[in-house]
Amino acid sequence: MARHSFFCLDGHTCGNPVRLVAGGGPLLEGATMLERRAHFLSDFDWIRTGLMFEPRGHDMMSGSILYPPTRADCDVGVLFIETSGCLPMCGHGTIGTVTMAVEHGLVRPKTEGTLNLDTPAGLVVATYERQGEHVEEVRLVNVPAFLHSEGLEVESPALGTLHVDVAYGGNFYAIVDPQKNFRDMADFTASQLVQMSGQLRTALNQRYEFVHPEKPDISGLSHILWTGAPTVEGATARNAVFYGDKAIDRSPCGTGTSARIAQWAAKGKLQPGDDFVHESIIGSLFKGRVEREVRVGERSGVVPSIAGWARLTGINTIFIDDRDPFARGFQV
Ligand code: PYC
Repeated sequence: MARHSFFCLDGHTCGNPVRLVAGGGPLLEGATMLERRAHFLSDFDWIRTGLMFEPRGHDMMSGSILYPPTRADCDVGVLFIETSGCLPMCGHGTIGTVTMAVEHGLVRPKTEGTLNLDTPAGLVVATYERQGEHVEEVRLVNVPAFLHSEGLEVESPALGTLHVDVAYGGNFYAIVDPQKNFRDMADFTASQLVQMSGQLRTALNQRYEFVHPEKPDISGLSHILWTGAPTVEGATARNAVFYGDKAIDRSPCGTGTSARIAQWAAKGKLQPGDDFVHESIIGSLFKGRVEREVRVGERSGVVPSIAGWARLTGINTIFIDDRDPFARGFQV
């Protein structure tokens, strides 16, 4: 019986939580971060559930653990921990992790202002603007994003027949654009979106297959992205992303924005160099951009970048006590 201690920096990126585990994470085996992620999920998932779920976390909780990189071209390895599992890539998590890690001297970049991140999804390059002790903004150049499929038909018990595009931006997203049975995310509350999303994700995964063409270990549709007209000045579009079992991202969602940029680029609505400013359900903004075109297996895709800000909210030493009946957390 032990009491395990985790030294955490708690913060949020544009409204969505980030719990950076700076001490107490387990040693992981694996030649890549994708292999280390598999080791973590098989042997140490209790750390994720203990730190993400109630009573130490909540439905929206999300975080990361830092590791030495597995690649020579990277400064640090990042494992993302979420209520849903360990995402291959998390955009808001990256912006929060880089902000807090730089502000607290947890990482030593080879080049000041740039951190090359070894993530399970691949290389992500983060550049940050620093003013004194504070990081004001982080821009991440994400892994290649692409449109996977268009107009997939799916039955929603609440809405009827829907047609969705599926795009990859570090995770697979079903994008629900305006159509006969859906006008705008603004017509629904967050809890209605959660309920409809879970049903839609199950139906899509039962009927279709989503596998990354170059990294077959990355598979399955994990997120639903509901779209809407922008309500904040400067925004190109609005969105609400469902993840885990109960969460709507409070940030504009970095991998979701990347997926949507890839969708728009594939439809000729964005060109390299174009900006795409995404608004979240609470009105916060990520500044997306098409960096360049790229091939992903047989498909055309784009390398997107996303900029946003994060703030530290506290320093938190969290205990997981083996005697605690809720040591591994719970969800209601
Ligand atoms: O920002 O990529 C993101 C993200 C994924 C799930 C929640 N946020």
